[in-house]
Amino acid sequence: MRWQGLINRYGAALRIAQYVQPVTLCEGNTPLIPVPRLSTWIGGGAQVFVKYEGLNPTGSFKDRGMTTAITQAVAENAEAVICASTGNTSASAAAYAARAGLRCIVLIPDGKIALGKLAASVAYGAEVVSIRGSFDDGLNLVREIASTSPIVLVNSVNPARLEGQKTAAWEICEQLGAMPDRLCLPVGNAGNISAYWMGFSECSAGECPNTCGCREKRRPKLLGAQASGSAPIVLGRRIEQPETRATAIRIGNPARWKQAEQALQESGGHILAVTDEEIFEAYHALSRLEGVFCEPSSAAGVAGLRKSVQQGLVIEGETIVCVLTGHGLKDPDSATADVQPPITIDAKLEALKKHLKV
Ligand code: AN7
Repeated sequence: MRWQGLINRYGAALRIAQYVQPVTLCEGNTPLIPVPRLSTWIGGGAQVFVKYEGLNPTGSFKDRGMTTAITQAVAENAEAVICASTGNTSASAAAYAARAGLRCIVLIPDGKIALGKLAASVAYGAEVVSIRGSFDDGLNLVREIASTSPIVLVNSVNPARLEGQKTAAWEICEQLGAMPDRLCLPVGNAGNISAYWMGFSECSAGECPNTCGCREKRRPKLLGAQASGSAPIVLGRRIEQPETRATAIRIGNPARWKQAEQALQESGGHILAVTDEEIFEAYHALSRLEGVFCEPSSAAGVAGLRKSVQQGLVIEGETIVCVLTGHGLKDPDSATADVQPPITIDAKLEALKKHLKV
């Protein structure tokens, strides 16, 4: 059977309008990849998997929330949608809005989004507005606009977003045949961690449509990771000028802050800050040890897990899933920043042999 996207798969289990044609790019159904060499690098003796969300249609997990948010917007007869974004939300909103024939306006922090995300938003025909300010400034602006004009806000404050994003938790349970013991992921605006917790909670309450035996009382412990220059939840205060090279999570005042804290507490998990250096170590380890290329922000969950183990967290025997939220190709500058450019040689066999020392 052809995979036809989340709404087709999960239908009535998603709290969105059921009476319109889904706006879909056949998102979801992403692979859960075992990463034994990375597990060794992390240490601690767990079995680690990565949920490769970069393989969604626009290259990030945002597509899960956008199929539902844009479908809901169509059901409400919207003509335009708007969001603030560190890049992935805007690319995803732009694609799904294009598919639905809606006007799409995106606000991005000037000079602080990865090239591939800007390219995608422009390619899909969104009206891109660059602001002299942060993501948080942008979110304040779009909330204001959406409350006073007939434009639908598609940031994760929109509940339809989480309805789509919670399906990643259901997929993981189905792919493992059980709940994982722990789920690690980056935290920015805190929509995704909230959505995963909703998904796992509904699984354990028997409310998800899977038949995979995940109706367990036990739910996974959550491990959230923020970049140390943008770690409001870890520090317990708003960050006015967040900084990190992991630009996707350069967010100082998460919209779903309280919900994320509650999820962390209910799960018995924890949230920690990782430095940009630690994020980039994990980013390189993923691609060099396992051939899995994600964007820097996505590696924060792996970095957070490794750091936690080094700080004494016991994970022996656990089954752990790290969510890789976005594809590495979105951010070519980060991939090439710390490496030497390739050496150019003459197109001659002798030159190649000399270069390869074979
Ligand atoms: C790759 O695109 O906020 O904690 O505007 O792009 O749910 O915000 C992106 C966030 C993690 C954090 N990884 O998720 C946006 C935006 C990647 C991301 C996050 C984002 P949330």
